[in-house]
Amino acid sequence: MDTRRLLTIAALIAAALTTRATDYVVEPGVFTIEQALQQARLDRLHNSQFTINNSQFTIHNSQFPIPNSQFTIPNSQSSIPNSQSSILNSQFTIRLRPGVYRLTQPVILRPEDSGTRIIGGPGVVISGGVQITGWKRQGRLWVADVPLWNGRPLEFRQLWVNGRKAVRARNVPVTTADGTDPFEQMPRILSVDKARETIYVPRSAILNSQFSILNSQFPELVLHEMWCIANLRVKDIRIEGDSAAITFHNPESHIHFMHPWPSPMVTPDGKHNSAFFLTNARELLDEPGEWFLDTEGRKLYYMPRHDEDMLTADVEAPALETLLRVEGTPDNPVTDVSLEGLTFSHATWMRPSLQGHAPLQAGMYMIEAYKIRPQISRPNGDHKLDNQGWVGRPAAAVVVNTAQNVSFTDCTFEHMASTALDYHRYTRGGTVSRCRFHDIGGTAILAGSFGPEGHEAHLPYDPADRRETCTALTITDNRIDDAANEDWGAIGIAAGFVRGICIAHNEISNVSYTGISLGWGWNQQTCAMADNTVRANYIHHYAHHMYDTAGIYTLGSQPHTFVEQNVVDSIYTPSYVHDPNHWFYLYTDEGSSYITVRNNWTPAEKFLRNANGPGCTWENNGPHVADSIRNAAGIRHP
Ligand SMILES: [Ca+2]
Repeated sequence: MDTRRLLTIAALIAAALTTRATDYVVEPGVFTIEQALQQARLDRLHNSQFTINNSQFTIHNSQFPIPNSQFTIPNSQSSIPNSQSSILNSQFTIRLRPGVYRLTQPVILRPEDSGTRIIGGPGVVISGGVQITGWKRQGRLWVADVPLWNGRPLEFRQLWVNGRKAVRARNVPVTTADGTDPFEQMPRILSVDKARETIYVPRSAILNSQFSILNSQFPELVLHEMWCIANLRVKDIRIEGDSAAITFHNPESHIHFMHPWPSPMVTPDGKHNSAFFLTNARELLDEPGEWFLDTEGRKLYYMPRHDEDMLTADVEAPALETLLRVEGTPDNPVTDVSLEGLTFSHATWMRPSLQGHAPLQAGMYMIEAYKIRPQISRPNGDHKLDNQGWVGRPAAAVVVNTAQNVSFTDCTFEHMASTALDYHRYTRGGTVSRCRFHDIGGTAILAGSFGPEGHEAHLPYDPADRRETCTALTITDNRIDDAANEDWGAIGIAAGFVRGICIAHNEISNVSYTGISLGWGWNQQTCAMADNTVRANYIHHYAHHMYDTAGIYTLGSQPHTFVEQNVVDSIYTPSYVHDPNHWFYLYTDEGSSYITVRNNWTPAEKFLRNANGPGCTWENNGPHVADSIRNAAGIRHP
């Protein structure tokens, strides 16, 4: 390298290093997060701030793709694309003062925001919720007008009163005197007529001395089906003697009755028939803690709990599905963003109200599905296939796409309708560390594609553009409690087609189904998945409502993947599961291949290896695993 080029590089490095860090302080009602981001973007433009990749001798401005601002030293080793750029310093810091930041659309971080830190702290809440005020007493109930939101009537499926989740009116008690699970009182279906897309239930579930929902406008039936629940919007109810024949709206009716798995249970003795409950009818609002939204009248009805004063209560309805999006492009990703000490709260998810919800597994809802007769043979030793399905992905409160090294540290995710945090496509690196997830309707942390909507769910997914695969994400020391409380088939941490991800030292409890689910695809062909690690997690009080489950569950071929040193304990034992024995501590399901399962502590050796492919190794799992391993699992305290 000649002297002139060296001097040029030195000058540019000096210019970059002398760029001062800039702080933007944001306060609710004074300066919005978007305004701070806009100011930071403008300052970047005006400062012509350069970042220097320290290994490639390429100097460029990765933060905004303006042609003249990017230049390369001639004859340097190589010119690297923006996607590989790194930022030496996080020079733009947005500090949020305590308060509730109510959004009308998601905060969006784009490539020009690369290198930004957003720092919160106690009392900093980014909210997708709307306060419902002006409550008036009306007999045993209280009623309030529902405000417009963004100029439109607001609908919602969740409600929180003084930070506690209220119950959408239903025919299952809110609480029980003896503290047992109220859902133990769910009625059971009588029979299913798939051809007529009809479910028969006891007449008493519809019409009894306490209530009738025959004339309710928008009731929903929540149906327990092995490892999923379906949310089916009731179209018609016909009383036939001691039964009621219920039909449902499309699209979910057709999808639900066409697909074979999961399926409602009807057994000869009737004892294991699928449980269900009905919800979203004013007639079912009969217990403190229950609410009902009259959508057309735009009135919200609530029966307060004994310790709630509706004149002072903070009543929050969720209005916004996604609060934060990180969104670059494959060739110009968002890089090096750090979110610290933020609380994300009150995200909604309205699809089940508009289209129902019939999931295949792990909360991934079917867009189309049907049975195959006769079954088709598959290569590579996979068993025959009897169904086809295409799945969509629930909305998430925080979404990371086309981004590198986006990290969440010491953040809180709470009071969510669906997924809390989703690292979806074209993500590389990043950490989720020391975050708290509480009261999450769906999956707390979702990672990687579960196949795009055009991809049949049982096929291996191996995109030619490997950047698409969620890679090298680290999820450590997070506390997940009370997740999947709306969609009982959702997961604590669910990873689909992922590569090189590490899920370690998390504590997961009170989930409706599985603690950690790793992999997707139900087949043993090697595809995008490999090199994953699930280590030293502590999973307890899982499977609150659904079986065919495990603390840790895998699917598909994942060479060089390890499930090790975890502790799984204390499964729930609901009586209404489809098969009371079909639960496990550890479970490698269809196509699981090249996975090593070792040194996991469990109270008994209740494991399942179902239709696994080659290369799975099980070593030293069970109650005899050393105390040192058992004691080291879970969150590491500094
Ligand atoms: Ca009720």
